Amino acid sequence: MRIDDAALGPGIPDPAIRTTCPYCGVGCGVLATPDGKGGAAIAGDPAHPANLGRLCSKGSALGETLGLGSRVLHPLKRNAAGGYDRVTWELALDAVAEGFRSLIRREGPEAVAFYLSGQLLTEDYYVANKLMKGFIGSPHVDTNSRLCMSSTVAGHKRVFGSDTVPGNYEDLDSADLIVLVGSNTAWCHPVLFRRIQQNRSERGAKVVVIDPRVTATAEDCDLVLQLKPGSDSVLFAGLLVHLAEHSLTDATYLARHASGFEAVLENARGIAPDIAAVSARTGLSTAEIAAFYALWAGTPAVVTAWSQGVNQSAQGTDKVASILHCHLATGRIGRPGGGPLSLTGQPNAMGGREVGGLANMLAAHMGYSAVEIDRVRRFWNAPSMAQHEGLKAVAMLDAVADKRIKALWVMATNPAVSLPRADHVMAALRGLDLFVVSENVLSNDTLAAKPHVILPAAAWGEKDGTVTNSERRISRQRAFLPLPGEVRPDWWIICEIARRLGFAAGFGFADASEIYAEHAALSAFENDGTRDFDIGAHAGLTKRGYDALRPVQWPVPAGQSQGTARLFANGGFFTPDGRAQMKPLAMPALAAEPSEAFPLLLNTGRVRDHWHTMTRTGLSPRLSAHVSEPSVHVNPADAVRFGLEEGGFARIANAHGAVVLKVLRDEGVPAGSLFAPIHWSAETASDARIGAAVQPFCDPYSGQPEMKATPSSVAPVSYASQGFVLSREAFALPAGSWWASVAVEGGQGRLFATDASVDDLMAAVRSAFGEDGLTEMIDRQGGAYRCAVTRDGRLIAALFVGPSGRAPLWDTVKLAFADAGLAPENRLALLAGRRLDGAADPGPTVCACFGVGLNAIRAAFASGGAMTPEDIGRQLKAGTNCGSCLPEIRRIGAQSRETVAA
Ligand SMILES: Nc1nc2c(c(=O)[nH]1)N[C@H]1C(S)=C(S)[C@@H](COP(=O)(O)OP(=O)(O)OC[C@H]3O[C@@H](n4cnc5c(=O)[nH]c(N)nc54)[C@H](O)[C@@H]3O)O[C@H]1N2
Ligand SMILES: Nc1nc2c(c(=O)[nH]1)N[C@H]1C(S)=C(S)[C@@H](COP(=O)(O)OP(=O)(O)OC[C@H]3O[C@@H](n4cnc5c(=O)[nH]c(N)nc54)[C@H](O)[C@@H]3O)O[C@H]1N2
Ligand code: SF4
Ligand SMILES: [Mo]
Repeated sequence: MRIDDAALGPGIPDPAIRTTCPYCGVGCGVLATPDGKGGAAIAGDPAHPANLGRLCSKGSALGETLGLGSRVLHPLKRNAAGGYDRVTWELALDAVAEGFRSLIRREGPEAVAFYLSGQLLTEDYYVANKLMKGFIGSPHVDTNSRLCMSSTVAGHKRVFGSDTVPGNYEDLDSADLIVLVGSNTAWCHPVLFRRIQQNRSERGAKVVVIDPRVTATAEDCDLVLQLKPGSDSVLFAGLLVHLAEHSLTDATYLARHASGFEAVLENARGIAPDIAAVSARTGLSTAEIAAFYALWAGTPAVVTAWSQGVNQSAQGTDKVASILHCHLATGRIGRPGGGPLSLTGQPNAMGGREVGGLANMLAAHMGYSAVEIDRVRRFWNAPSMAQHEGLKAVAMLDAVADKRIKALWVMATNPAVSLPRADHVMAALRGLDLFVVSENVLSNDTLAAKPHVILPAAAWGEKDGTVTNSERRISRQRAFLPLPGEVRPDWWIICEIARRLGFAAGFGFADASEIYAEHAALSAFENDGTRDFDIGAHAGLTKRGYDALRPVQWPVPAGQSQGTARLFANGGFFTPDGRAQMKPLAMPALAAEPSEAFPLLLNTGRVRDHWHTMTRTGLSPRLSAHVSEPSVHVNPADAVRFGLEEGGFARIANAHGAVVLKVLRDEGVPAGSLFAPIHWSAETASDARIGAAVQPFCDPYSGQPEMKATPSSVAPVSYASQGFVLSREAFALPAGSWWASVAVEGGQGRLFATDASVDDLMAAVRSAFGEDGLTEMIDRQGGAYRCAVTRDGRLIAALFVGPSGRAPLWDTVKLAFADAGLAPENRLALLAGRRLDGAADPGPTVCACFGVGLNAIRAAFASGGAMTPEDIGRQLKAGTNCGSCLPEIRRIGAQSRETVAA
């Protein structure tokens, strides 16, 4: 398929296809140029308004994730022995349909559920939702967006009356103040972060970062507010009081477009009567608070943007509402340069909200009122409408555990890793009567819970449909690769099941464009301006029109040729009286306070170059080089208090589960907290599935779990030795070893720690590779051992282990391993740890795009030749492509200046 250039903007090289990045909610446009061999060259799309040609490190490395080695390519059915047989689609689909049919007949529709994902396309989501809520008649459809966006949805609905994002990214280009709340934008929305930084350096826009932890985002800002976990709503309630007391509210806007302001202000005064009270509850100094309030109050063009530090909390809905209140009170909403902006996580978090993928929504931003149920029933011609809200993710899995739900179909998410209390989830999944998973990969933790049927789904590059980014912009994802093996798009799989359940008439879609057109028609059905989500202009879209669809911001009602950049500047809320409805904050407490047994709050989140459970980014050596192993970040004072050594290991435990992680001292983590990444799973590490140690407590309104503050204990764990193994063939570490796997050029890497002796390791090496071509350095007394295995002049494995500290020479040997033709005479040099080209050990990668290591950047700063990140860019190229590493380069520069000064 070739898209008409004229329709889509400036010319692009001939075989390139315009699509969108499958990672974060920035929703960057991508130009993919297939190489004809299953791969593709990837570049940013200069014509896409979300990124204007930029990509971050993850987007730039998409080409490295297209391989088929880890893909599931055929339908698989579990056999009596617990293994899997390859079966035909007919057989797999019949088995799934028959399983659902018999359970529904026996137990009723509410015994079955779907668990979906913000990584599905809108069209996949639409048919899944329609099948369950309109035809099977069960309301139990929820999605991983429950863990991600649901507090924002609840906050928007509470205050605006609808789940509407008022502003857009362009606002960042005219805002004079950008406040980032609970968002590590530098790592999680890097392209937007660069846009923010550009506005800071070129126009002098101020940036404030509000996070209990000092992150890479805080490296480049004007004010860092390191508040106590969970206290954001107190800070914003205090801001509202400040605005009122300084007569800075917009009385005209409030009078015309909002109700409930007086009650909200009184409530805010109760929570945060003055700056001293805010200081006591947030832990911030009165000077910091005063500075923030003065800045916010005095800057009309202000964007307040937030992400998981706001959403994933027991008070998430309140936190969102407290931010919205301040914007409403000042009328700073829907105007260029001003407004609240929720940064969504997944590429199609918004699309899922639009179709009704959340258990408390029905469809097309409609809920479960009798009128809405009837309207959707008539539109769908649905035989069996769900009549009430369904179970939200955590409650859904509890219902699976106690067998109220007996059949579950999981699509495009890895709940055995990402849900709280992941061990409990794993056990619950194993107990299902019917467990179906639609997946891209052959192996992950959810698949380890042994679904009865595994359905091979099309992956990015193969699928066709639409996604909606954080600024309401609907963009096409377009296929640029053929469907490999027998994989099929998710929507096709769902429609085939619907057909087999007797619902052919409602699901006879020939392609994704027909589904989109129906979704658009539903959004406009009996709407007449009463519902925010209206894309009626696309209701009659043909396949050709769909293929040529340019990125557009909803609403786009019928008859409107352009999208809508902003909403609510002049009111027009989607409530009966057209006013926003401010309501007092409810102030739920932290889910759980620290205790003697569990004295530290475990905070969890993301690293720059990995995506979620690493099923894709874990395939890229470039991305795996930035943060290669799962660590727990600990404040140095806590490290001393709990006897944790840098480079050693720690066991983090609580009533829900435990993990063992590498210890990293981090001044940015406040005392009393721990921070651990979410990315590692049982698939990629021995003991690092952090979800196992996350509590299942949820915000009472949104049902979103508190994933940033689980009271936990921490204790040191020691191993006799640490090392790494690089291998082109399978290699089993001695039992009981701690390990984390790392994608490397040319094979598989594992960082490990073990109590096994040198002799045990030598035996393991011999059993895997034999003695031919084995060169060793053995130091039994010193507990050190190094070996290299060559075959036909090619290095096929290397194992280095030593008594303590960082895995020795990992970066050097990894480079040698990538060079397949290591000559036998160089083996000894390799074991001695010399780089074969004589250069120094590069150290861990900082710049993923150009593979520039920490040591090179340090050296450039230390020599005095480089003073700024720009100098580093000129000397080493680091930071000159995607720019995701600029905050780190700046920090390395600052550290080296401190070293010199000391
Ligand atoms: N590299 C990368 N980028 C991603 C993703 C990824 O996996 N990797 N995933 C995408 C997805 S789905 C999502 S949802 C987004 C998430 O994007 P972010 O929300 O930016 O990422 P997190 O690291 O989950 O959490 C953000 C911050 O919240 C802080 N925080 C914790 N508690 C509180 C609190 O009480 N108040 C405040 N103010 N802050 C708090 C944490 O310290 C953390 O730094 O990222 C998206 N982008
Ligand atoms: N402790 C803690 N837990 C968290 C979070 C946190 O901050 N802390 N964050 C939460 C958030 S915000 C999120 S969004 C979740 C993310 O958590 P998950 O959704 O569980 O993580 P992913 O690794 O993205 O899982 C996606 C799975 O779907 C597959 N897949 C990808 N694309 C497709 C497709 O098109 N079709 C099909 N059928 N399969 C596909 C992938 O191979 C992968 O196995 O984690 C949540 N869990
Ligand atoms: S910022 Fe990066 S991960 Fe997010 S959409 Fe853009 S390229 Fe993809
Ligand atoms: Mo997310």
